[in-house]
Amino acid sequence: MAPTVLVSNAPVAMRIDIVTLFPEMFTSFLDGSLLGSARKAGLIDIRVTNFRDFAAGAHRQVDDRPYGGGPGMLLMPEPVVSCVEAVQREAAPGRVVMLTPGGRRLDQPLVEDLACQDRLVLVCGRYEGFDARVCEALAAEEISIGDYVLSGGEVAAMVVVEAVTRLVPGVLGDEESARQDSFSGVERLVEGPQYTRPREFRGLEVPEILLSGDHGRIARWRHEQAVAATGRRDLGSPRSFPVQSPAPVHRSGS
Ligand code: 6GU
Repeated sequence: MAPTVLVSNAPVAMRIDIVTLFPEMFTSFLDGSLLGSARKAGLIDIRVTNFRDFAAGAHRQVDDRPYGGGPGMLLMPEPVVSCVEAVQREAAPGRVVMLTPGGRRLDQPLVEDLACQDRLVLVCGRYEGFDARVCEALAAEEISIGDYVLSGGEVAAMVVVEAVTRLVPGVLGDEESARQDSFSGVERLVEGPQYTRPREFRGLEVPEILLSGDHGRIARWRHEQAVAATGRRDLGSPRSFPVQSPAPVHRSGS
């Protein structure tokens, strides 16, 4: 019954490429404390490439109107496919993931699976999405971070990077904390309530059992709390909202 949370056979260094029209969105994210240190320590290698650099013509056009009509613009296949191909040639090719709202929903088992890879290439969409041939040409998989719409895949890519890299050995510094996280371990429970000092806060007391020093009872209590917390939040799954009338669209001036 050993939990398979931390990816024991993961390589020391993992490479992640991010392909986007907005590389500047990633600067403070990648330079921040946890990821910045892990990159400096050589645990992870993360590179950001702008696929506009692979667009043809003086205007470096990356989007165009959809065949058959419809609102907005689509990402043309050539710039993004050429960009991913160029990036893939830099090292042994990685698993290609396109961030799109219609993709497979990200969860901790998928995060653990991605964390086993030597290399990931994350492709961020914008506008109304990609020409459908991008996914085919790249043999990519599509991942979504939840049932709501973002204006682009960049924030979703950051979610994937953060969830995956914290499982790379050495990144967190404290392997035990990843093992005890919500959705980890064989039961995939969310964590129950936790407490720190003071023992009493505005009349709210820390549960007596946590002060008892009885580690067996504390472990059992925590497990019960985790089971209860998991049950409470699973009530609405897998889709937590009803499917009925079309969602309202608010646009000024229309
Ligand atoms: Cl990956 N992209 C966009 N544009 N919206 C999303 C998403 C991704 N995941 C949930 N919503």
